[in-house]
Amino acid sequence: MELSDQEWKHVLDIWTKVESKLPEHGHEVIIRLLQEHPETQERFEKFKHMKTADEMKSSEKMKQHGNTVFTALGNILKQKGNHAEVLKPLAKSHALEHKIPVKYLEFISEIIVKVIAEKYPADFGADSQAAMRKALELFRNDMASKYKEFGYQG
Ligand code: ZNH
Repeated sequence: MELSDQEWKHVLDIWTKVESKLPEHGHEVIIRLLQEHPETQERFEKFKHMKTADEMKSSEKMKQHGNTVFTALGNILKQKGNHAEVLKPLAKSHALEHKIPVKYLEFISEIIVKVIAEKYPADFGADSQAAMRKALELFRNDMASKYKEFGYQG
């Protein structure tokens, strides 16, 4: 699977907007992930005790985690598919330490597209959305094959 130059441009153009509020958008994505898919909350030692969306919203730690995830994702997207080196440590920790099935990566991908579409409706049209979906699918596919190398079926 490959993205065209035009598709990568769509992805990186919208990411520039996302970066203007990276921790906030990352935070919102994490909250929505845990709210919409409660089973994912169990994976977080540091968040699994939280009971309400309000508690999550006021959590600086969760905002920090959102920032970490979105910073890593931005670094990956900027490789335009040549991300093997950046992906490897992430695949390793998510396979062996955090144990995050590919299904959960699908959940977060959908939420990322939804949140960006809500925040930047004028800049994230059908073509850009399709390009972002494709970039996230490439990310997941490559995570999945690294998972297998680490002996995790995902
Ligand atoms: Zn994750 C962590 C990224 C998804 C879960 N992460 C993390 C980090 C990073 C990330 C960078 C830090 C470092 C390491 O490796 O450890 N993620 C990321 C990205 C993505 C993700 C980029 C996509 C997009 N995750 C995810 C999901 C989940 C997770 C989906 C679930 C469900 N992570 C996680 C955990 C952790 C992490 C649990 C750990 C946290 C703490 O700190 O404790």
